[in-house]
Amino acid sequence: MFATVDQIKTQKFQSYVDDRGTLVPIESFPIPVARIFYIRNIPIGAERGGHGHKRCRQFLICQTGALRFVISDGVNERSFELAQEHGVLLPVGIYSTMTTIESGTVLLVLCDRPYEAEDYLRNLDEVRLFRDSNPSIANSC
Ligand code: T46
Repeated sequence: MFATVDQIKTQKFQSYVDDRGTLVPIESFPIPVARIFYIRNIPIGAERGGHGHKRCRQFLICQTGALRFVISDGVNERSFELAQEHGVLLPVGIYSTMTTIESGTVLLVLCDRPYEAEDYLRNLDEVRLFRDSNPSIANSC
């Protein structure tokens, strides 16, 4: 079954702080990693994303700063903050936008697929059509 917005949870990573700085280990990944990218130098208020994916799952980690996510499963919409040292897994068929709410925010994204332009669902209508046309797709949240 496709995930619904209520099933999407953030998680906090443990951090080790001392007078040399902060170290954040991440030891388990909810997806096999085929690609990593990160986004930095994001102006406050800038909105990124604005799409969903057909096959690619993404594990998004806010390394520093904070972002507001708005996600939709085509029926319901939810908004949440991804704070520093928190991560969230976005399964397929979820439309998402993210807006930076703190300066210096860096967003690290782990993906289980290579970059494929045709994987993108570019608007909510495409998300709805994809979900309605592929009722048997299983994914893990
Ligand atoms: C998502 C959010 C968080 C590549 O060449 N390779 C890549 O792996 C990616 C992700 C992008 N690009 C190129 C394609 C565009 O010309 O980088 C340019 C900017 O990408 P985009 O407009 O898709 O950036 P965002 O921040 O709106 O979205 C990206 C991801 O595409 C998306 O999956 O969840 O970051």
